[in-house]
Amino acid sequence: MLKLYCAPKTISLAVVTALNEGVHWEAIRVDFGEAEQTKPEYLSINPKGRVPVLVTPEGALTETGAILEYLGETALPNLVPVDPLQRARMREEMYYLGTSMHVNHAHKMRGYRWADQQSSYDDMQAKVPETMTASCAYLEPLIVGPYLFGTEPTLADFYLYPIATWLESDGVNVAAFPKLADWKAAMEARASVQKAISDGFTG
Ligand SMILES: N[C@@H](CCC(=O)N[C@@H](CS)C(=O)NCC(=O)O)C(=O)O
Repeated sequence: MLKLYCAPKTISLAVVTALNEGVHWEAIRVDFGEAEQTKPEYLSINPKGRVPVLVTPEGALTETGAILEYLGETALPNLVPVDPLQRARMREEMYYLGTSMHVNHAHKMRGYRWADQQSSYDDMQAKVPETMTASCAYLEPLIVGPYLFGTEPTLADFYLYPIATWLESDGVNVAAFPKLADWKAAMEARASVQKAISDGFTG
């Protein structure tokens, strides 16, 4: 059975919700309160000290986008468009989420990755509402509805979901993005997302 190292309120929720779409899997919760992700035992599983890690029969896999793509090629092909351009469009948004929007968010709590001075952290933190709002403004017109690319969700929808749960605490005025709000409601109507919420992965 697939196992996932994961923690509430993190990007690992993307994989939790995707797995809940139809895979038998087991959660191994990493206790961020105890900084378990920084301990040697966890670093032997993922030297990057991050979640998620998917443990497959052939070995451990890290990086949300790579894990989602693996699931799309194995257990969840329905979450991957058949048309090459549509598939690339899905990846276009997944790369954006991984390299830009998630990184924007990380500037709130993880400034020590990039700087050493408290004033730098304060500056980075103060910028988060602006950069996350800009990311929402980029996404809003792209949303076809009810899902990102239309009637069916793709891997990109699951990647976006955890990030969408961070917006209010990141200082985004979510009322300014009605398509994003409707999209989030559509995701939350899915049994997979409901299960993740009731299992405590959103907070
Ligand atoms: N690029 C990685 C980023 C993973 C990542 O940054 N995860 C965060 C949670 S959202 C984490 O584990 N942080 C732990 C830490 O910084 O100590 C991915 O998408 O999987």
